[in-house]
Amino acid sequence: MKSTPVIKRRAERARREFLHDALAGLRASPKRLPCKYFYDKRGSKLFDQICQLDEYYLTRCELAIMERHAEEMGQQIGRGVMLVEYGSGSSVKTRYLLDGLPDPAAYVPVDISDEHLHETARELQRDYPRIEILPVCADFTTDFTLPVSNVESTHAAVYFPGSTIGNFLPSRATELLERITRLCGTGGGLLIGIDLQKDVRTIEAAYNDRRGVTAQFNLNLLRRINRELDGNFDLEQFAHRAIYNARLGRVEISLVSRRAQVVALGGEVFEFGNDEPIHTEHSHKYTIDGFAAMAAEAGLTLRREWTDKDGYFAVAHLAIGP
Ligand code: AVJ
Repeated sequence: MKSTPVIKRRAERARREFLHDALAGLRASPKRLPCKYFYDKRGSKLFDQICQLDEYYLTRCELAIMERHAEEMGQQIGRGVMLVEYGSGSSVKTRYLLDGLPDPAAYVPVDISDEHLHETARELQRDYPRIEILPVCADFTTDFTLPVSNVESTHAAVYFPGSTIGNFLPSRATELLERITRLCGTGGGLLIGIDLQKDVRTIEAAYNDRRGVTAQFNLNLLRRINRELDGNFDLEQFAHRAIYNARLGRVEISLVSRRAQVVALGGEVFEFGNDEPIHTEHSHKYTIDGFAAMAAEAGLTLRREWTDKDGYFAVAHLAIGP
């Protein structure tokens, strides 16, 4: 991509925000870093690798559900929809859904990564010439407006796959669901992928793969801080940790200091004790009932859900209103 003054200014602002968030997280006790910064180019590649791991059942299960039930989902969502996808990565699952939708009006992929977004949009437009593709570059955790389509839509529905909702604490997840309710309005809906609670071993294996890809993915956050923010984390001196907290229904992921050490960033020094963690990510696991109760608080009613043969993962359809 060309480096115009506008792009340079945007990159500089993103860098300042990253530095601000990293410093705030490292000053906090316990220390933490936001998981949204996992996904630079290398991090996105590592995540794609995670999705292909034997242990990482989530992607495999969700794809199987989509492959098997996309048509029913399409019927459930209904004709003339403007389908809005949150965090539309490379949209493999989306294709199943687009194939299953009866007469969709438009498809609106929403993503913060400009480049990725427009590339996928072009590919989809080529493969789906009869659906209007209207990419929106935005952060879906903030307010944004829907584009106007040429073909008038009868209603809007959000597609939020991948169990990405699991990264948000319940209070924040409810806020995000409220946002979806407001965005779609009456007649709207939500099709969402959620990872279900199951035995600890299966869950923990998914976040502690034998090949150590997840560890590399987690450590990439420190690598990125070193590269982009001129930090001096010694990657050898931090270990990946992922533990399932069954009481709170979430995997707690962190980077643990292998010894007492000092790290410099942005003119500040941060002391680490031996075994001290930096919390990097939560991955919440739900029961269908628990998720439905949370969604109800945000004005959404569970209409139907589909699961894989093992009951590991669910794709749920919810309608706005009672
Ligand atoms: C993209 C948030 C669904 O929580 O399973 C995978 C991210 N982190 N391995 C998840 C992740 C470590 C993933 N989500």
